[in-house]
Amino acid sequence: MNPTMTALPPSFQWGVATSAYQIEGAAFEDGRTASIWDTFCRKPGAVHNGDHGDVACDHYHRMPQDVALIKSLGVDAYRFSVSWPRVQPGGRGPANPKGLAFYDRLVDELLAQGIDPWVTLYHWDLPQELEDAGGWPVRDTAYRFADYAALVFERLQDRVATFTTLNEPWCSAWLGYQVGVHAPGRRSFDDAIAAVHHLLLGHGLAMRRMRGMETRPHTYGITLNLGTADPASDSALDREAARRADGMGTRIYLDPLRYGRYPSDIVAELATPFPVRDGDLEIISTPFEVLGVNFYFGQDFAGTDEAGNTHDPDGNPIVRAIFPDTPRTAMNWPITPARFTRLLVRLHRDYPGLPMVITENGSAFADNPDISGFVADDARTAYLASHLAAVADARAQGADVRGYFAWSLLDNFEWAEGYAKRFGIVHVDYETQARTPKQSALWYRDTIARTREA
Ligand code: IFM
Repeated sequence: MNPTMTALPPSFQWGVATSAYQIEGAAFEDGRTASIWDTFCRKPGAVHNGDHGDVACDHYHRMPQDVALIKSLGVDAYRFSVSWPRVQPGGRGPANPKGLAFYDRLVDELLAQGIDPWVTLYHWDLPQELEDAGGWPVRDTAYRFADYAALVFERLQDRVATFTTLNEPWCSAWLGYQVGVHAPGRRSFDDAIAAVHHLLLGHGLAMRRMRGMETRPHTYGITLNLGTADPASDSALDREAARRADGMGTRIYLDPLRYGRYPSDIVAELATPFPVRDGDLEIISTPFEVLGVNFYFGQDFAGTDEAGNTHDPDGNPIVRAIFPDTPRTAMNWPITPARFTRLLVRLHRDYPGLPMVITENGSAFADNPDISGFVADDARTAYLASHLAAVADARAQGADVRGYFAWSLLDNFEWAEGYAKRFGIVHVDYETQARTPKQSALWYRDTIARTREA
């Protein structure tokens, strides 16, 4: 028997994940207003092929069938995100009844099928009006997020047990405000640093608001995208680069969340201070019950550029990511399951007492559907199997990992890559919106079933 199946206990929680903008479509229906992604997609050259989420997988109109599909996989839970501009158009003021009604129906449908709904409150779709008012670099956005969280919580808390605040704040801050390859497409280091702080503050404020309103206990959490940062060699320069990469990728999120402080080595080196006010770090470090871990790959880091320089023209030390020499996915991302194990064991060691759930893990490959739409995706199946085995290994080494959500249920809008990259375990024909479970979905279903029997 596959060692994964024996090593993961019957209590392990199995799920599939999606996010609102990537699958819902109905971008301007029932009162929804634009998010930063609707705007970004219209920017020439920003998104592959000029793709956008106007229709996406049309999940907004096909939700009951999609829930039936989820049910057919035998999972315990479904992780989805709520669209902020659907629920609170413009990002301020009262809830949009039609927007909330959609998530009401979704939750009811999931519960009727015996599937546990896992809510993510923010998966990157900031209302455009809030970006126009300054976006995440502006402190007020954190307070707006807490208000929005309260609207969703008030409506769903009676039926939803798990609320996670943010998905991958590193992407929102770094890719959105520093590198500019994600919405809103800004390129400012100062903005990115301010965004990190206000995202974390928004998380803490939202959690406090929700806890203050709860009529029964809930599980709260946040999802981070985390990797491993290894030095490319044993040189002092490369070790320093790996330390900096780990600091900017992992510790600037988890240290304030768990210990109420930003990492001192990073703070000492940053030209731009985090815009911390009195009391912020207490709010940010409000205890929570589950850390969502999204893992795709680990990297090595060098302290020199390809020409051997140690500093860039602005005088900043070089931190150059190098992909390990392994097979790659269609995203050109390296496949590094052993590093996944190492990450989970390290998180357990450095941030003890925090149960973890893998809220995303998966891979894009160039799929070739047969005439019936079926995809024999050996590579994606192997990726899933090796990463589940990595989770089992981490658990065997003591890491408290309680569940796993495959990314993604459906092929969907892969942000700057548009529809060109397919992460789904279910194939979507975007012409007809037909859904066809791939081999990986059938393997996942059978693996879950066998684990339960073990
Ligand atoms: O599709 C994304 C998801 O929205 C966030 N995590 C990474 C996935 C793959 O890039």
